[in-house]
Amino acid sequence: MEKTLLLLKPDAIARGVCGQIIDRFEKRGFQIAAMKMLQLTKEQAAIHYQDHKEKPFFQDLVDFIISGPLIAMVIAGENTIHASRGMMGSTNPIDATAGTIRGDFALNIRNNIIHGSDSLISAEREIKVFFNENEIYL
Ligand code: IDP
Ligand code: MG
Repeated sequence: MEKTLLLLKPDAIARGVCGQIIDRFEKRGFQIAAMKMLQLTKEQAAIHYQDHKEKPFFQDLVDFIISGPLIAMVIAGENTIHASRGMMGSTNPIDATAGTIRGDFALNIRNNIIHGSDSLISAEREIKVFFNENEIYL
């Protein structure tokens, strides 16, 4: 059983599309192992996005991810990281295929609706930023 961290970013909540996105993961066969709504502090956002701290868009990314509440989830299943990244589509929604989450719900590289961990190592690290072990039910 492989787990990954998903974030339904503040734009997903503002636009009221979280249910449709969660529905896609449930329909695909993933189980929800953990879920909470929260608004990140700047410090928590910097830890979550630590690999991007030298990028020119880092400040913009942090400002966006702390701009409102988000939904953090851990989902579990088979090949979860690879499959969920495929469901999300390309980072830049302009390049994302129709049928992917970003291809269907987003137009802007910053406001791109969803985060998903990109490797086993990042999934393990990122899950711990958001959840204690006793909050994960699988
Ligand atoms: P990912 O979310 O598809 O894994 P990353 O390269 O890890 O993409 O980038 C993290 C997040 O940073 C993206 O989801 C997006 O919100 C934001 N981002 C990436 N590139 C840019 C950019 O060029 N301008 C503004 N924001 C960006
Ligand atoms: Mg990434």
